[in-house]
Amino acid sequence: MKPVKITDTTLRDAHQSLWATRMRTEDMLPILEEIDEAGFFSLEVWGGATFDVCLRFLGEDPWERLREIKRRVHKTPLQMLLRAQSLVGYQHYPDDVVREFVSLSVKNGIDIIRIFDALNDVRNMVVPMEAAKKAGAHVQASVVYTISPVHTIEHYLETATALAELGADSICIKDMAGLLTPFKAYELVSLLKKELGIMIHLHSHYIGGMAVGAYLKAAEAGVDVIDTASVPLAFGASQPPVETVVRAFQDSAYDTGLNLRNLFHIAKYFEALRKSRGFERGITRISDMRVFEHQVPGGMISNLVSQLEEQRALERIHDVLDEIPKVRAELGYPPLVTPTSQIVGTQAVLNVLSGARYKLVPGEVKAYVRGLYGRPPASINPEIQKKIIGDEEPMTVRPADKLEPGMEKAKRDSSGFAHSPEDVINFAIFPQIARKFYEERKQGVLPKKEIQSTANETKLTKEMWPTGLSKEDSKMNLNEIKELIKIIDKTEISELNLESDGVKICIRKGANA
Ligand code: PYR
Repeated sequence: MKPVKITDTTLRDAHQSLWATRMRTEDMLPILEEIDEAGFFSLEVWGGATFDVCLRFLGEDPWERLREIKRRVHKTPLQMLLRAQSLVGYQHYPDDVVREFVSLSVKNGIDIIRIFDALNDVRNMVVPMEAAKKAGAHVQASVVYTISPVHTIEHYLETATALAELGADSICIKDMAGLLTPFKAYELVSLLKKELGIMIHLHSHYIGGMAVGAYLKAAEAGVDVIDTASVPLAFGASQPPVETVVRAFQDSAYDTGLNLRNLFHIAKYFEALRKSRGFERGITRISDMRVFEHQVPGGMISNLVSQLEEQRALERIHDVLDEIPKVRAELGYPPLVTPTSQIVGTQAVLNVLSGARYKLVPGEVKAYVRGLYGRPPASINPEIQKKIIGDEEPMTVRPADKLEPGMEKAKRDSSGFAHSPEDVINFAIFPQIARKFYEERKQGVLPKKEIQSTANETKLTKEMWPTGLSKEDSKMNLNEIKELIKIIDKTEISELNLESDGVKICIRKGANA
């Protein structure tokens, strides 16, 4: 017998993929003890977008959520997703901020830290891995899976070998767009098991329906752990349902040993919650079936759809999905996962809607081309690079080597309202959001009961115009700018730099420029 173990993602990736990350702590608490008894290898409950969404939209303290979960879960290790040097944000943070965040995560209850870098740039994983090891966590280092001429089986072996040498306790194959076919899964898992002899964890998304097959073949190849979600939060952009996978492995050497009756009891709870909150079940759309062409992770397609709906341009979705692989190739084939999915996706939307490719280039795309996220997997198309950053030389060192330490400054600047090390680190990562959160906490209006929309956050005010520039000075009219704000509003892009007839304009979320 070689039972396959299961990580439950319902409380993190599943609701991030299907419910815009809007599950609240109060939604989780009543079912935690039952989930703890179910026999999972681990529960992924924290990190990724949940942190940002807690602070920004739900008015919840993410650290309090973690502590509340830990109080109720005694048997099963708690797992989080960390975006390497970007932590739970969208840019690289200084090393001292990374170390403090990782140390606090473990102190507050995390046992397993899954770390990935969007570019598989191992340099960006060294400090978070060291910090996780030092804090006593299980260090799960990921190779992000994508398809491109440079993402060969050798690339994955080389990356995983480097991560194992850095002291990873396990390797995760992170297939965020459901692109791993069953036979590729067999090849990759067999190779990593044979060459590294390390615990292998396979993370996939349902999207076009490939994941269940991939899990079965991965089991034959010796995979140790796989990720699933409770059925009301499975399918579509999320993970495959645990109930199907458990049933599929029964009568085989890989039997998970999980009890289906218990799993359906848990599913009943989440189905009632889903209905009460008015969320849809995970479904596969035709555009999801085209995932091998555009490679867009399922959660991101729904973002693109709502961006385009806001522009009354939903009919352009297929143009955008056609544009994404072009932009991705021109930018050196980054895998599409936070933050590169937003970087490539927003550039593709702007290329399509503005009618001229790379006429409008968001700050994050410039930062990517400048090397501020690390080394792109392949060279960036020289013409596009020139269009974006002119003759500037991109950075070749590890991006965080260029960052000043951040903790002392964060402590100083938050001294008026931060009451704990967790408050300070929130401020170090998301200064504006954290400040607003503490003001609201002081006023006693948290947690928020209404789901907040980002649309309220961006208002075009006079102050948004760069000093000395009146709107008459620009050929780009106010309506056009308002439209652009709406486009960036639905993304994680915080700043859009553009030029209109020689006038440089910078549009930022939060009514500042
Ligand atoms: C995240 O970074 O939030 C993912 O789920 C990949």
